Amino acid sequence: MTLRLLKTHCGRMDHGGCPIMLEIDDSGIRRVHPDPGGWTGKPYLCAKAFGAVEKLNHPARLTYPIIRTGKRGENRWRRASWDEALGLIAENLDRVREKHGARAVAFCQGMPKGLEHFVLIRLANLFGSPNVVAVQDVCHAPREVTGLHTCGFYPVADFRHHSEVILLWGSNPVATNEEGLMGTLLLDRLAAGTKLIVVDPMKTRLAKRAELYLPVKPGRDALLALAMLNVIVSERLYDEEFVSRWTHGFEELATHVEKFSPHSVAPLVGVDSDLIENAARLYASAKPAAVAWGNAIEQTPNNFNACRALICLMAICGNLDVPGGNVEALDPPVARLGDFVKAKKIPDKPRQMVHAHFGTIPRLMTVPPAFFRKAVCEEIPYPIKAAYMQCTNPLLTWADGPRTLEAIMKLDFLAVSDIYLTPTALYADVVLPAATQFEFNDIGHYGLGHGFILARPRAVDPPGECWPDIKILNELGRRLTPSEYWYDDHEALLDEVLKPSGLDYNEFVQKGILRGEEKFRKYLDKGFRTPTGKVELLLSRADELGLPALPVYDDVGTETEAFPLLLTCRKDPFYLHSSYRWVEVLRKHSPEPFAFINPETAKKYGISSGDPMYIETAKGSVVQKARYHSGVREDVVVAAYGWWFPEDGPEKGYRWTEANLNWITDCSRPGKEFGTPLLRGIPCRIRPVD
Ligand SMILES: Nc1nc2c(c(=O)[nH]1)N[C@H]1C(S)=C(S)[C@@H](COP(=O)(O)OP(=O)(O)OC[C@H]3O[C@@H](n4cnc5c(=O)[nH]c(N)nc54)[C@H](O)[C@@H]3O)O[C@H]1N2
Ligand SMILES: Nc1nc2c(c(=O)[nH]1)N[C@H]1C(S)=C(S)[C@@H](COP(=O)(O)OP(=O)(O)OC[C@H]3O[C@@H](n4cnc5c(=O)[nH]c(N)nc54)[C@H](O)[C@@H]3O)O[C@H]1N2
Ligand code: SF4
Ligand SMILES: [Mo]
Repeated sequence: MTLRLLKTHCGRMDHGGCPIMLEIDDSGIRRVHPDPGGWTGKPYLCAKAFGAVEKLNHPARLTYPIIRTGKRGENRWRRASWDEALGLIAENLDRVREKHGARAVAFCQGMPKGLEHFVLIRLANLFGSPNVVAVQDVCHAPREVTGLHTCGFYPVADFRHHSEVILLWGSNPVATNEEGLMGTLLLDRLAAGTKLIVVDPMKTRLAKRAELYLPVKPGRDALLALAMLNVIVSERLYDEEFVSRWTHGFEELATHVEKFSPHSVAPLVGVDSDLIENAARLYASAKPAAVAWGNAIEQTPNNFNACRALICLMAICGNLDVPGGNVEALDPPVARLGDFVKAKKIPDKPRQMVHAHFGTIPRLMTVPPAFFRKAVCEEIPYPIKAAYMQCTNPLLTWADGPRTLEAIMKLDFLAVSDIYLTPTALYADVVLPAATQFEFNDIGHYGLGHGFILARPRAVDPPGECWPDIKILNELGRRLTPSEYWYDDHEALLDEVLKPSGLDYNEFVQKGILRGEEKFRKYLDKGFRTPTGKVELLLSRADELGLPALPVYDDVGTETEAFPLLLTCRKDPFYLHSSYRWVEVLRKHSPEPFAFINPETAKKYGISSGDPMYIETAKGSVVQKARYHSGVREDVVVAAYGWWFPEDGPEKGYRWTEANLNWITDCSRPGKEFGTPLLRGIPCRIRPVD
């Protein structure tokens, strides 16, 4: 028996990135080891990485294409060849394009997993549809696009250099590795003496290590940031030189934040005013300091303002684009995203995309699910009739599950590519079996703005007839769009990305990682890429773009007598969104949907730890099990998200509505800029299940 070791990078279990080594023999991957020679320094491996291997060999995995024979959701299928399945998809997408125009076909993606995301956008552009639907409304677009408008780039926390202070705001990188914000690098910084401030309604493991912990009420982050700005301005703790030379609208901001004194804001945000003051002083007096801002601040309709306020904070304290601050990471020499996805094929895309009709923020390049469903269900602003979905399970991951089901049922045609027959796949017309991490050559972290890409070479063959998504898309591209943009061998797509680096894929694998040049204070040469060339504390084009010129706070969800608690969530450290509940090693760690509540709150409602309880919002109710956690605010429920029960089988629909948090989230009043629903800070109540 031959035994070999392969160096690669973990992926698809969270945002990935840990350097690992696979021990492989003739029967497949035997073990996963941390790679001591990898880019993050200290070797590290978490429990999820073992799940990554178990999932490859899972008996219930999809291994051949299937075509629906019964009603949608009835779980009656017949086996099909790839040729037939792809032929049927091409025929239907073509039919819709001819009858309703290319824009009536949507291409949907969940969390980007690798190169497949960008190949999907390329396919959409070449097909002629401006409608790539993605979860960016709740994930990254708010931070990235707000960054572009405010300072001309997406400011990411720099964990590679020393920071005096890291302000961890609604982010939990030790469980999530958020887009390359590696938890291990953060832990290294803390070990080297960096002080930590944590803003989170739940006292996480990291919060316990913090100098200052601010248990904010969920959804009130913009307000808290405004109060910190108030302190920094009134106590003149800002970087005067940077402010006078490089910011636009400081006077206006200073006057504006006078209203948000810590004292007046404290009861609304649920944090003592002296704690707000101390956090502002600690952050502002540290040089350099980084704001590691997470997903939590993006998941409310008020996300534009929360992101704006935090960029103002970074800017006036002189922490933008300095080592150990919030930096613009430069890409390595790889294909430019716009070139790779063939963006020029639809020149008037910004006007054509469904969401343009709703006056969303300029430069938002993917359609928020709220507006996709409006186009499907109400044909506003025009009908969408068919969808191709890859790497996504929207019945669990999009807010307002009932509305998602309505949209899916109304589609003329739905194709899904996944590794498992998920609740969403159950409603498809055609389901394609995808190969996954370790089963094909892939590139990680391309296009994510963190300044590096990682090699993820094939370790084993996929089971049965599974194909990588990039191969599926290459073949669909050849059937539906001009063939000159596609290849006989889909792997040429990888070489196309790498071409400017002068490396082919194998040479890239030898290196493992490609990084962009490390360069700071780039604004000194050419200014900031904004209309004024400065950081726009006050947006100079606010009126023209229909945006608030200064960060404001809109109340989006307040406790009421009927719904006295605030509902929020976080990522489960052992799962990726709704994925992998069927993988036993992971299920052992996180066996059931647990909602974290303070024991005092639980007692008030007669709920013991471990008891099932109803969580109710104005939209409806779900059942999750109570888990006591004394570090959760007494007015908050931190629910589990993404839960269904694969063990119950597709015949019963895996009981996918029962514990599914997004069954009771609402999407009827999405935020104006990004079409974002309220996911953090929803008024709710709880009661025991009899
Ligand atoms: N209430 C609430 N809702 C949320 C969030 C929240 O915090 N709270 N978070 C939001 C965020 S940040 C995001 S990014 C979205 C995520 O939303 P989704 O991306 O829809 O999340 P997943 O449940 O991970 O769905 C991914 C699907 O891809 C499949 N899959 C895994 N590997 C592969 C592969 O290699 N190829 C293919 N074709 N399929 C594969 C999995 O089986 C799974 O069904 O959810 C958002 N929704
Ligand atoms: N294990 C695991 N890792 C993942 C994922 C996963 O599903 N599972 N998903 C991946 C994806 S797509 C993303 S976008 C990233 C997200 O990664 P993170 O940004 O780390 O996201 P979350 O875990 O959603 O939220 C972080 C913290 O916000 C807190 N929080 C909840 N509500 C609020 C609030 O209103 N305000 C504040 N300030 N804090 C709040 C939570 O308690 C949690 O500790 O993770 C990626 N990595
Ligand atoms: S932390 Fe994430 S990337 Fe690292 S080993 Fe665990 S699952 Fe993989
Ligand atoms: Mo995400």
